[in-house]
Amino acid sequence: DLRVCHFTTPANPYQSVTASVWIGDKIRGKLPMFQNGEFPKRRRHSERLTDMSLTPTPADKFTFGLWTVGWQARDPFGDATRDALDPVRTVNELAARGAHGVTFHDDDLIPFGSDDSSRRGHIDRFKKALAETGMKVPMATTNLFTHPVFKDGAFTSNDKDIRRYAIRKVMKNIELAVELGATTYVCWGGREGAESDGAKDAYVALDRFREAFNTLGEFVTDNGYDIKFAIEPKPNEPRGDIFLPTIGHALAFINSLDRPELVGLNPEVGHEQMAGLNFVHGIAQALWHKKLFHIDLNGQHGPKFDQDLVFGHGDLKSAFFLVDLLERHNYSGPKHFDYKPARTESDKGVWESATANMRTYLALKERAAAFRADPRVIAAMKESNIPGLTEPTLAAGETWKDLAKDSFDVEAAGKRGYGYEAVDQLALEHLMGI
Ligand code: GLT
Ligand code: MN
Ligand code: MN
Repeated sequence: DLRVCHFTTPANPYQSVTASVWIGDKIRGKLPMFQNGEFPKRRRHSERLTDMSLTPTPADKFTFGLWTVGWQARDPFGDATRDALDPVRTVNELAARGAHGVTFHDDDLIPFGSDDSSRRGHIDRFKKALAETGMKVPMATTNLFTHPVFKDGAFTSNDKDIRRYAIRKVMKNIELAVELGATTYVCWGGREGAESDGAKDAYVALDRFREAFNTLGEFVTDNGYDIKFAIEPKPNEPRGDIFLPTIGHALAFINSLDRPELVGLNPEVGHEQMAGLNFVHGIAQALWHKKLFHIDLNGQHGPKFDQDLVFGHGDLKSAFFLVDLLERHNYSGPKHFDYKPARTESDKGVWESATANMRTYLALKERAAAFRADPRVIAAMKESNIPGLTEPTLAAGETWKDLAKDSFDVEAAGKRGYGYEAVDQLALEHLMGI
């Protein structure tokens, strides 16, 4: 006759929610228990994650741009420190490490200026590597930033012929993206901007930006292509200031398009953090608007040049809450790493860093799940009234008239402590594995 009669939520959030276990008429013990009455699986808090659970598989949907591991580490101050990577080798190396797929700019795969027959050659050997490994191409994009023709922008160049050429370059690569099975087309406008506000009319530039997306929307619709666009915001670099600098700017812009349903976002961790913004909040809003079509994961240390570090190698706590958010909202798109292996690394370091991105994501996924399932966390959150936010402010059927009648002890409510420090510390302790 074993009965669990009641559980208690202790005032101290470091204590577990407990269930009293009664046998007959005596309390025989106490067990940690969830608010919903289930018992957690016993797992020591400090338990090390096993290599098994940190080993990526294609089901995890990790993808990498060819330009990421393929970065030769040329920077404004120094020459390349690594040899060029053959895209076929990249496909094979990433497949061997458990990735799901690769992404590319037109020029990553087919050197700029290739004639039609060499273009086909590059595509065919790439397709063969994909077929042999089972690797996918869920996304593709256009290089509208390397060639000097784009030095003053592509879709927002002051020169109409350059704008027309840029749209043609995108259309040509969308055809290849569709041939390879991609369903997302990223648009990062790295050169769309200015160094001087006198050089470009930032108001009119938005007209041209909109025109480009409307034209491309018509192009994919007329051709019946199953592909959507994902705008990637960035505040600056390589331009002094870039148009559509943040998630918020891009979301508002999308609503001005002829076919807003075809356009969403590809936010990058470092880009929002360069602007001093909270990436977790930005992603929450993108999800809320159903516009998180794709994501670029990497690391960054606050507002400075674009570091493109390995995921988690910047603001680790933000990365923890990001993974927590993506997993709780069942984000099902690719987890795309857009990082640059540090210039100090040789070929060996390139592949080690590729694996590091995926291991860190998987580790954070486990840590975040353990955090959410920890009875101490559930109790601390309850104590802090965090679940209170899910309750609508007006009850069903109520109007402002009901709300106007309320009486409320403002002073008492103002005196209340929320206890968020306890929740935050629990998050940190989970993250540190204590
Ligand atoms: C470039 C940029 C990235 C973008 C890529 C897509 S190109 O490397 O720094 O953030 O995602 O065009
Ligand atoms: Mn970047
Ligand atoms: Mn990116």
